[in-house]
Amino acid sequence: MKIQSAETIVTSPGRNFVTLRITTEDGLTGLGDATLNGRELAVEAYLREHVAPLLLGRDAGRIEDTWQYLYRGAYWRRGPVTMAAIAAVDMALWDIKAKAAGMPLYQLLGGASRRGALAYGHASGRDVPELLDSIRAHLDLGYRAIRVQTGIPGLDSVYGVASSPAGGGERYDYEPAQRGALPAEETWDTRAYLRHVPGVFEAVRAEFGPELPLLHDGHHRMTPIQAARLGKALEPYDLFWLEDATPGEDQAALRLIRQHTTTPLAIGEVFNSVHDYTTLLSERLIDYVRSAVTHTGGVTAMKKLLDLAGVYGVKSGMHGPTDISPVGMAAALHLDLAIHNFGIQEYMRHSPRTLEVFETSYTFEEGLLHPSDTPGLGVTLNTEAAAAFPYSAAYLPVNRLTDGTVHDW
Ligand code: CS2
Ligand code: MG
Repeated sequence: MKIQSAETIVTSPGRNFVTLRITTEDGLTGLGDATLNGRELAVEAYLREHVAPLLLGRDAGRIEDTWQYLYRGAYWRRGPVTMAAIAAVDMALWDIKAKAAGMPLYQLLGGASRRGALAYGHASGRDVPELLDSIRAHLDLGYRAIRVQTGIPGLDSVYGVASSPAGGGERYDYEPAQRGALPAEETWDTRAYLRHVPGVFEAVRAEFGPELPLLHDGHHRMTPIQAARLGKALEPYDLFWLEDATPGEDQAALRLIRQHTTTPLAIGEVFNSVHDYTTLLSERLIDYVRSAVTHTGGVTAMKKLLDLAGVYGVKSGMHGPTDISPVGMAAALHLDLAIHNFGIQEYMRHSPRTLEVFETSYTFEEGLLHPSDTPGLGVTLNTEAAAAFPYSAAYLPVNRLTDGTVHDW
């Protein structure tokens, strides 16, 4: 099974996606997701210029060897661009191997450990009534776990909060910022946020009762002591997790938060290597690993990372926003089904237009996702539909404090 071609496909059915398609001499194809939100073309060029030529003629079945060849062989290790490129190759090779075996990928990873993967959706509202409507709309869609994000009094717009009511047709995730040469800028005030959020969770629990798993994303905006305070203030509302409380690169910050609160902690969507987690895991400073298969070197690396997490009793909570393509999402679902230490899976749902380009076979029923039994990853790329949506620059917003200082998020 020699690799005959490795092509990159950039498409933008509402938002940008980078896909790698590997074809073998005997005609099998595999897909890999290489999407890095706002830096898409850097990964595309890395793959096209520096990786695709190395793949031609290699044995498609040698997945571990190819991973090590691209990781160790490049000398320059880690980083989001490199690891997204390696991830795409890895996913595509697993897709090919599973298709050759005539099995869904999860079978090659050890088979199913559960009926399906509990998924959480993103509810949000500019105020509490809008938020409660959005939670109801998500429950109607079948979700059994909900992320809760809210507008903050005094701030015009907050990333992660839809700018129109549920059912208004608009979702913040399709275009995090406006399309164009420059990112949008948002104003942030952490003290206003800390004053507001506990009351929001009180209102949500009062409306929906104690059972519904509720999650919250801090988008790296707090200092350790602010995060400790928020975690403590949210304890009465029994969160499933508090995500990205502090900037991700500071692993030691989690020590301080952990000393003050029993609210479970999740972090890692901006991480790209197991080495980003060593302190967090060995000192048991987190409860959930948030990495995406797409940004962490693919199925091979993610499986090793999650196995290590399992040693410390830490569970998975893989990143699944709409900037992970349906290919990356499918890769996550096969792992979700197979690993023992599964926690939860983020699932924002792609737009109908995205699903015209990426034809998926995964299912969502009674709150559980299943990757399906289609051989491989179970996703096909409609190249004609993809060609109809050319790349157009789009960026995540930049966050500034009220005095204009650039802030974490
Ligand atoms: C978010 C994402 O899904 C999440 O938890 O943090 O929306 C994230 O901001 C984007 O995926 C960044 O590309
Ligand atoms: Mg997040």
